[in-house]
Amino acid sequence: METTKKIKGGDVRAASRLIRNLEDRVPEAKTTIKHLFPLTGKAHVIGITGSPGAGKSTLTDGLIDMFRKKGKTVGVLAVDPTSPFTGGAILGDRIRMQRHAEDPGVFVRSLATRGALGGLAKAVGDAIHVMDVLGKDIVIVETVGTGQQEVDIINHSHTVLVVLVPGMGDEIQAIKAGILEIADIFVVNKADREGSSKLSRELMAMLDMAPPSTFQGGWRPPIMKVENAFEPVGFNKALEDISNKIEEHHQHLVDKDIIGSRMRRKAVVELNEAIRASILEPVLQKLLSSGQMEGLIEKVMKKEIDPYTVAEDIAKRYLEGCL
Ligand SMILES: Nc1nc2c(ncn2[C@@H]2O[C@H](COP(=O)(O)OP(=O)(O)O)[C@@H](O)[C@H]2O)c(=O)[nH]1
Ligand SMILES: [Mg+2]
Repeated sequence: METTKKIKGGDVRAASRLIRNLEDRVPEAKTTIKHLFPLTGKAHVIGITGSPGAGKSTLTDGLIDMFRKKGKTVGVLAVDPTSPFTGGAILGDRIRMQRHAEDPGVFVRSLATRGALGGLAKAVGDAIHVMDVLGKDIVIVETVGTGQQEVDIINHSHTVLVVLVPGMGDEIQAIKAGILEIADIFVVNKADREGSSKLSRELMAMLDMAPPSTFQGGWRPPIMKVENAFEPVGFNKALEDISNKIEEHHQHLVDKDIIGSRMRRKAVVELNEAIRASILEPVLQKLLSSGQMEGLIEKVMKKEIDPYTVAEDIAKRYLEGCL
């Protein structure tokens, strides 16, 4: 309860500690989240996804400035699933965002990936809650868009930006990864580079071909171009346009009364993750610690039994309380 009060009062150190505990899966952290949960739901959560090196952090950094200028407070969660072993994965991002360190209206945290089952998505969803209760108007979640887990993280967002760059295979990847389903705004970054017009054209064609039902409430994702992040005037103009679009999208969700369906999406993910954490993980843990897992692996390898039968048997034993 104490931590909840502190975070609600804007205590950054308590928030940092809680986020770290969430990452480390300290059991008390879950209890705190239970207390925080009813206080959540105020922040506008923006997901930014794209390939490594697409310019997500550069964009995030610029957007922080833009939202601050508009008088909003900003929380940033940088997730880097590409470096599971380094712990403090995103040192570069931290250094870059250091210049916001003095600003009490900005709170930046990096989350490293732990390989554990669903651990990443869970920690991110909860860390968003922490920033929300901390009073941040905007929470930006930067994540590398590669797998299902990242798509799940995006489900925590009201507005999703998909960042693409020419010449990185994004052209093909875009269509493959089904980004149309998740993107609310496309950002074509490094648009000074060759291939950028082609990329935009392909995106446009993809949007043209999509059935109208793809566009929730009639929102067709705009394609925003960022010419060159190192050319301040143009970059600021692009950032202003993008931040306006983000606000416009949020307003669209409110006006069309579809913000609820975004929240439903989030509830589905949170529930799935929570059930997984409460049932699947303890079961796997038990099987590992009791040594049963080894025997089962052996049997499956030797084809003495199939994994489905094993799973059904485990589920039955778990439900009967005799695992
Ligand atoms: N040429 C060019 N480089 C950029 C642009 N935006 C970012 N970069 C550079 O691309 C690299 C990766 O950017 P970063 O923001 O860290 O990408 P992230 O991995 O998606 O977060 C960095 O060296 C940036 O300086 C841009 O608009 N034009
Ligand atoms: Mg980054």
